[in-house]
Amino acid sequence: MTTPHAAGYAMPAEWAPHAGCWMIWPERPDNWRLGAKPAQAAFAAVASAIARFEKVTMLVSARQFANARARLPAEVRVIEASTNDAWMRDVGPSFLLGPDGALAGVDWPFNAWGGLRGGLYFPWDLDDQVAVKVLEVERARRFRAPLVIEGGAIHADGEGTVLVAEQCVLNENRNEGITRAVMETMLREYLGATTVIWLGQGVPGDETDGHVDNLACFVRPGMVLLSWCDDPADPHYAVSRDAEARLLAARDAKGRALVVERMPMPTPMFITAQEAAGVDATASGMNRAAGERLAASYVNFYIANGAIIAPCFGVATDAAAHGVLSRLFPGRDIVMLPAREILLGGGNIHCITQQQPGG
Ligand code: KQY
Repeated sequence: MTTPHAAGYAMPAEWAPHAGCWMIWPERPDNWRLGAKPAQAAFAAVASAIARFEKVTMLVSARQFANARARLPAEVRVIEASTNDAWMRDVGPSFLLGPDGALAGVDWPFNAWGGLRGGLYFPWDLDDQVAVKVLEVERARRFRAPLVIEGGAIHADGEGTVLVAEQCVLNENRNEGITRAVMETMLREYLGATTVIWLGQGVPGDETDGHVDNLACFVRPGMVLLSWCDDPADPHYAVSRDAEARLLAARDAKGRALVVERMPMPTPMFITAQEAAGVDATASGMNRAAGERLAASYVNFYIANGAIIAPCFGVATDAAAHGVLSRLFPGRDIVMLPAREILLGGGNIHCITQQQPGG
């Protein structure tokens, strides 16, 4: 079977020009509190902000179609499609471009972040079909990958380097018996990665088992932004130091040493009793208990054409995060949006968006 690499395709960096952005409308009440109404408002704000810079398509269930259409600006394209939840980064295709600019996408097998070994919900069959549906709409070539992985578990610099975290992509709950060598071969064959940089653990408490997109991201080739913690009493302290040491020891696909920029982690935040009470109790793996620490990070942002769409939380560290983003992305508008409602669902702005490259 031909792989994308053999056919001349590779994954562009997120800062390469986009044809648009894909999202999914949230509704499941065992993940999103109060019947997902506050989350829907947050998703609509994200979609509206991105739509100022590029085209946005929102997938929505038949049940929610009229509501989503009414709450989203006219320029957002709304398409009916069934899903299990709303994490387009993870269930959508990772888009690729061919040497002639042809669009294709990797269709990763999806098991709800761990299947029956700690996954977050069952079933996940509709989510597993999202990449197929998106690629059908775009009439783009689809490559079904042989191993489970999610889009949030990878970051690409567009020059052959891919960033991953061991905790997630070597997790037995994704691929039993997986080895580093097998994963590297898959990342080469499906994304065009000639160099894989391995971080260790993800942000503590991240229910994806440590997606890299909550911990670190490329700013440009040769530069990585890392969510950083200065408090030795915080579990993220050791995680961020380990990640920085690995990044500083690494060489990218072009043989460069990396510049590592530190992004302060947000002031610690916890689920309130009122928020926890708003989530339906079910047999899913998504437990929401009052007092639980939220896996917050400012690096979980989306790079749009001409803008950075980043989370803020109404806490003291928001201003510093804005400063870091303004300094590192001087040519882009920095748009920070209240994202606590997305965070309460277990992810953030990068997790709910998926860029489609192209002019
Ligand atoms: O962060 C993500 N990429 C997905 C988080 C899933 C959380 C489900 N509750």
